[in-house]
Order: sequence, then C-alpha cells, then structure tokens
Amino acid sequence: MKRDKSLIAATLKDIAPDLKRIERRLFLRQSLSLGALTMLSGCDLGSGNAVQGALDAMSKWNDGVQAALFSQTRLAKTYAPSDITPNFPFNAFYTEAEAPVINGKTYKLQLSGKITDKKPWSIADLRTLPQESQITRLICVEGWSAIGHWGGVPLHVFLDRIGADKTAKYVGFKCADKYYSSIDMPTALHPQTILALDYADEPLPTPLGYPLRIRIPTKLGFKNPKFITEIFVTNDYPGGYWEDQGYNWFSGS
Ligand SMILES: Nc1nc2c(c(=O)[nH]1)N[C@H]1C(S)=C(S)[C@@H](COP(=O)(O)O)O[C@H]1N2
Ligand SMILES: [Mo]
Repeated sequence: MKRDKSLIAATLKDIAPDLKRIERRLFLRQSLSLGALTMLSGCDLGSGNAVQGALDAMSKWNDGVQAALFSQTRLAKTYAPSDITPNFPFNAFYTEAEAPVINGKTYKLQLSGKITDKKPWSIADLRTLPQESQITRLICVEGWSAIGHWGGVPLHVFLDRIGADKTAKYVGFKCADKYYSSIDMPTALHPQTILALDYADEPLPTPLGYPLRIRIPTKLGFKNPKFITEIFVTNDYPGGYWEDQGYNWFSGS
C-alpha cells in the first residue's frame, strides 16, 4: 500500500498552495459556511480537516461516476491457461505465515442482514450449487497483477438461493483475519463475481483464502476478500479494511 500513500502525499503537496489559497479566500469572505461545505462534500468537516473533506468528497463523487459506468453485461477479460501466473502471489495486511488456518470440515458460512434464509452454509453445501470457472487477472494497488484460475459459485446464484434482497445497496463480507469489505449490488450480481472455492481445480490453498473467498475480476485486489466467514446484505454503507483508510470504495479495475 506504500506506493499509493506516497502518491497521495505527493499530490497533496502539489496542490497544497492552491488549497491554502482557496481556504483563505473562503475564510475571509465567509462565502461558504462550514454547514454549506458539509452539505457539498456530504461529510462532517468538523471531524477532519478541509483537505481531507474535499478529498473524501471527490472519492465519493468518483464512486458515483464509476457505478454509472459499470455494466452488468460488460465482462472482464479472460485468459488462456498458458497465461496463468506460476505461483500465484499471496497478499494481505500481514505475512503469509500468519494467514488464518480454517477447518474446512467444520466451517460454516454465516449469513445476516436482508436475507430470507439465513441458514449457515458448509463447504459441502456450497459445492452442490452450480460452479463456474474463470481465468482472470487480479490487480493490486501496490503495483503488481497476476492471472489465476478460479472456480466456485456465482455470487448471483447464491444470493438468489438464500433470498437476498437484491434491491438493497450493499453486500458486505467479514473475514477470519478481521479483514472486511463490501461491494455494490450491481457488482454482486455481475456474472463473473464468484464465491471462489477452488484454485486450479483444487480447493483453495490457505494463502489464497481457504475455504472461501470472493473473486471479482471487475474490481481491484483489495476488494477480493479471503477467508470469508460471513456475508450480509444491507442498505447501511459497510466500508472496508482499506476503504476505511482512504482507498476509493468502488475501485473498479
Ligand atoms: N481476508 C483478507 N482478504 C484480503 C486481504 C487481506 O489482507 N485479508 N488482502 C486483499 C488484497 S490487498 C489483495 S491484493 C488480495 C490478494 O489476493 P491473493 O493473496 O490471492 O493474491 O487479497 C485481498 N483480500
Ligand atoms: Mo492489494
């Protein structure tokens, strides 16, 4: 995540004189009250500084533009078996040795929120549903990407099966390692968004998220949560581990 943070820092440094000038002008003329600014940016400027408020507002605006451009019928590029990256890389906010080891035999996926049938699902249950396979590229904001072969249940099939409220805004994910993330409903229903159980036709190896992860080729890597323990459907913005630290929430790729 270093590269992106330093980029933001550099950008902030570049625009600092302009921001100072704008701030001073606003302050002197008092042409915009804090209340008006709060309404414009849609966030509470009193709790942060003006620059952060403006950046957050830009990021939210960017979410709206990206969501409008997103198409449920436009597919992410798929690749040939010969394109697959050998030794698909591990990435997390900790080292590979610290990845959670989950017992797939006793594991149950928990469901909550706007879902009719909240019965927990075992891995065996999930394997009775239709399976989909894809060779797609995962792109990480840290500056690397890798092509991998994923298999599992299309999320839209699962959401149908459990009676999820598809008019709700968000699908959220909780993970065994305290990671969490969330996506918009159109992305959740996209045909290539899958509840991945397999990598290269075998159960996921631990580093790649055993026993269950989300694979979304239309989103950046950090929006592909691994070691999923719970799925929920909600209209309340759930955020995410990196999203809550300033990463753009929509983050299409
Ligand atoms: N549970 C969990 N999921 C996670 C992460 C994490 O730290 N914990 N990191 C994310 C990030 S930043 C990336 S790039 C991808 C990496 O997936 P990989 O390990 O299969 O390469 O996982 C995402 N999902
Ligand atoms: Mo990432």
